[in-house]
Amino acid sequence: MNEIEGRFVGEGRRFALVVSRFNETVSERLLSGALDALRRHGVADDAITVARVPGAFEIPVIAKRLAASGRFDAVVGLGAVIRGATAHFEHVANAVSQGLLRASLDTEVPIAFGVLTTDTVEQAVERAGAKSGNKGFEAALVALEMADLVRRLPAK
Ligand code: INI
Repeated sequence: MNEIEGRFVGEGRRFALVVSRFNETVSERLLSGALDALRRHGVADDAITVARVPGAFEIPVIAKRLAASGRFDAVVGLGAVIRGATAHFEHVANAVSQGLLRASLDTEVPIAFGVLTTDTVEQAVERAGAKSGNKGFEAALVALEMADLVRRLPAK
Protein backbone atom coordinates (compact mmCIF):
# COMPACT_ATOMS: atom_id res chain seq x y z
CA MET A 1 0.00 0.00 0.00
CA ASN A 2 1.24 3.46 -0.84
CA GLU A 3 -0.09 6.14 1.48
CA ILE A 4 0.63 9.80 0.84
CA GLU A 5 0.19 12.42 3.52
CA GLY A 6 1.54 15.93 3.90
CA ARG A 7 3.61 17.02 6.89
CA PHE A 8 3.84 20.44 8.46
CA VAL A 9 7.02 21.52 6.74
CA GLY A 10 7.71 25.25 6.56
CA GLU A 11 11.41 25.44 5.74
CA GLY A 12 11.99 26.47 2.14
CA ARG A 13 8.28 26.98 1.46
CA ARG A 14 6.59 30.17 0.29
CA PHE A 15 3.09 31.30 1.23
CA ALA A 16 0.74 34.13 0.28
CA LEU A 17 -1.98 35.35 2.62
CA VAL A 18 -4.91 37.37 1.28
CA VAL A 19 -6.64 39.30 4.07
CA SER A 20 -9.80 41.37 3.83
CA ARG A 21 -10.03 44.67 5.70
CA PHE A 22 -13.79 44.37 6.30
CA ASN A 23 -14.35 43.44 9.97
CA GLU A 24 -10.71 44.39 10.39
CA THR A 25 -10.34 43.62 14.10
CA VAL A 26 -11.29 40.01 13.43
CA SER A 27 -9.32 39.74 10.18
CA GLU A 28 -6.13 41.04 11.80
CA ARG A 29 -6.44 38.41 14.54
CA LEU A 30 -6.83 35.73 11.89
CA LEU A 31 -3.73 37.08 10.18
CA SER A 32 -1.77 36.98 13.47
CA GLY A 33 -2.84 33.36 13.97
CA ALA A 34 -1.84 32.40 10.43
CA LEU A 35 1.57 34.10 10.72
CA ASP A 36 2.15 32.39 14.07
CA ALA A 37 1.44 28.95 12.54
CA LEU A 38 3.73 29.57 9.56
CA ARG A 39 6.62 30.94 11.64
CA ARG A 40 6.37 28.16 14.22
CA HIS A 41 6.79 25.64 11.44
CA GLY A 42 9.91 27.28 10.07
CA VAL A 43 8.61 29.52 7.30
CA ALA A 44 10.95 32.49 6.85
CA ASP A 45 9.45 35.99 7.05
CA ASP A 46 10.71 36.86 3.57
CA ALA A 47 8.88 33.79 2.24
CA ILE A 48 5.52 35.23 3.31
CA THR A 49 3.55 37.73 1.23
CA VAL A 50 0.49 39.44 2.70
CA ALA A 51 -2.01 41.07 0.30
CA ARG A 52 -4.88 43.15 1.67
CA VAL A 53 -8.24 43.51 -0.10
CA PRO A 54 -11.33 45.59 0.80
CA GLY A 55 -13.74 42.74 1.57
CA ALA A 56 -14.06 38.97 1.50
CA PHE A 57 -15.70 39.17 -1.94
CA GLU A 58 -12.39 40.45 -3.34
CA ILE A 59 -10.24 37.65 -1.85
CA PRO A 60 -10.64 35.05 -4.66
CA VAL A 61 -9.38 37.15 -7.58
CA ILE A 62 -6.20 38.11 -5.75
CA ALA A 63 -5.74 34.61 -4.35
CA LYS A 64 -6.03 33.21 -7.88
CA ARG A 65 -3.51 35.70 -9.26
CA LEU A 66 -1.01 34.91 -6.50
CA ALA A 67 -1.54 31.17 -6.93
CA ALA A 68 -1.08 31.44 -10.70
CA SER A 69 2.21 33.32 -10.26
CA GLY A 70 3.94 30.04 -9.47
CA ARG A 71 5.81 31.76 -6.64
CA PHE A 72 3.89 30.21 -3.76
CA ASP A 73 3.45 26.68 -2.47
CA ALA A 74 0.04 27.58 -1.07
CA VAL A 75 -2.26 30.53 -0.50
CA VAL A 76 -4.53 31.33 2.46
CA GLY A 77 -7.68 33.48 2.31
CA LEU A 78 -8.50 35.26 5.57
CA GLY A 79 -11.57 37.31 6.45
CA ALA A 80 -14.86 37.43 8.29
CA VAL A 81 -18.34 37.49 6.83
CA ILE A 82 -20.83 38.27 9.57
CA ARG A 83 -24.55 37.76 9.02
CA GLY A 84 -25.62 40.44 11.47
CA ALA A 85 -23.63 43.01 9.57
CA THR A 86 -25.06 42.48 6.11
CA ALA A 87 -28.18 41.74 4.14
CA HIS A 88 -26.12 40.12 1.42
CA PHE A 89 -24.28 37.75 3.77
CA GLU A 90 -25.20 34.68 1.70
CA HIS A 91 -23.89 36.23 -1.49
CA VAL A 92 -20.57 37.27 -0.03
CA ALA A 93 -20.11 33.99 1.88
CA ASN A 94 -20.96 31.88 -1.18
CA ALA A 95 -18.84 34.01 -3.49
CA VAL A 96 -15.73 33.74 -1.38
CA SER A 97 -16.02 30.00 -0.75
CA GLN A 98 -16.87 29.13 -4.37
CA GLY A 99 -14.32 31.63 -5.66
CA LEU A 100 -11.48 30.20 -3.60
CA LEU A 101 -12.40 26.67 -4.57
CA ARG A 102 -12.40 27.60 -8.24
CA ALA A 103 -9.12 29.51 -7.96
CA SER A 104 -7.52 26.50 -6.34
CA LEU A 105 -8.86 24.01 -8.87
CA ASP A 106 -7.95 26.25 -11.81
CA THR A 107 -4.37 26.83 -10.65
CA GLU A 108 -3.82 23.48 -8.89
CA VAL A 109 -2.29 25.41 -6.01
CA PRO A 110 -3.74 24.68 -2.55
CA ILE A 111 -5.79 27.60 -1.24
CA ALA A 112 -6.89 27.30 2.38
CA PHE A 113 -10.24 28.73 3.46
CA GLY A 114 -9.62 30.89 6.50
CA VAL A 115 -12.77 32.94 6.17
CA LEU A 116 -15.17 32.97 9.11
CA THR A 117 -18.88 32.93 8.31
CA THR A 118 -20.79 33.62 11.50
CA ASP A 119 -24.10 35.03 12.70
CA THR A 120 -22.60 37.54 15.12
CA VAL A 121 -19.44 39.54 15.74
CA GLU A 122 -19.06 37.71 19.07
CA GLN A 123 -18.93 34.33 17.32
CA ALA A 124 -16.33 35.67 14.91
CA VAL A 125 -14.16 37.02 17.73
CA GLU A 126 -14.42 33.68 19.54
CA ARG A 127 -13.06 31.89 16.46
CA ALA A 128 -10.31 34.43 15.92
CA GLY A 129 -8.30 33.55 18.99
CA ALA A 130 -10.59 34.45 21.88
CA LYS A 131 -12.32 31.21 22.87
CA SER A 132 -12.64 28.63 20.13
CA GLY A 133 -9.19 28.57 18.60
CA ASN A 134 -8.04 30.71 15.72
CA LYS A 135 -9.28 29.85 12.22
CA GLY A 136 -6.35 31.74 10.74
CA PHE A 137 -3.91 29.46 12.56
CA GLU A 138 -5.88 26.38 11.42
CA ALA A 139 -6.02 27.52 7.80
CA ALA A 140 -2.26 28.12 7.76
CA LEU A 141 -1.71 24.58 9.08
CA VAL A 142 -3.85 23.29 6.22
CA ALA A 143 -1.75 25.31 3.77
CA LEU A 144 1.47 23.85 5.21
CA GLU A 145 0.13 20.29 5.00
CA MET A 146 -1.29 20.69 1.50
CA ALA A 147 1.89 22.33 0.19
CA ASP A 148 3.88 19.34 1.40
CA LEU A 149 1.33 16.86 0.08
CA VAL A 150 1.46 18.37 -3.41
CA ARG A 151 5.22 17.82 -3.48
CA ARG A 152 4.79 14.18 -2.56
CA LEU A 153 2.35 13.44 -5.38
CA PRO A 154 3.52 11.70 -8.54
CA ALA A 155 4.53 14.04 -11.36
CA LYS A 156 1.86 14.63 -13.99
N1 INI B 1 -17.17 41.82 3.35
C1 INI B 1 -16.66 41.05 4.32
O1 INI B 1 -15.50 40.66 4.24
N2 INI B 1 -17.41 40.70 5.39
C2 INI B 1 -18.69 41.12 5.54
O2 INI B 1 -19.32 40.76 6.57
C3 INI B 1 -19.25 41.95 4.54
N3 INI B 1 -20.55 42.47 4.69
O3 INI B 1 -21.07 42.48 5.81
O4 INI B 1 -21.16 42.98 3.74
C4 INI B 1 -18.45 42.27 3.42
N4 INI B 1 -18.96 43.04 2.42
C5 INI B 1 -18.15 43.66 1.41
C6 INI B 1 -17.84 42.76 0.25
O5 INI B 1 -16.91 41.77 0.62
C7 INI B 1 -17.24 43.55 -0.90
O6 INI B 1 -16.06 44.18 -0.47
C8 INI B 1 -18.20 44.62 -1.46
O7 INI B 1 -19.45 44.05 -1.77
C9 INI B 1 -17.61 45.28 -2.73
O8 INI B 1 -17.38 44.31 -3.77
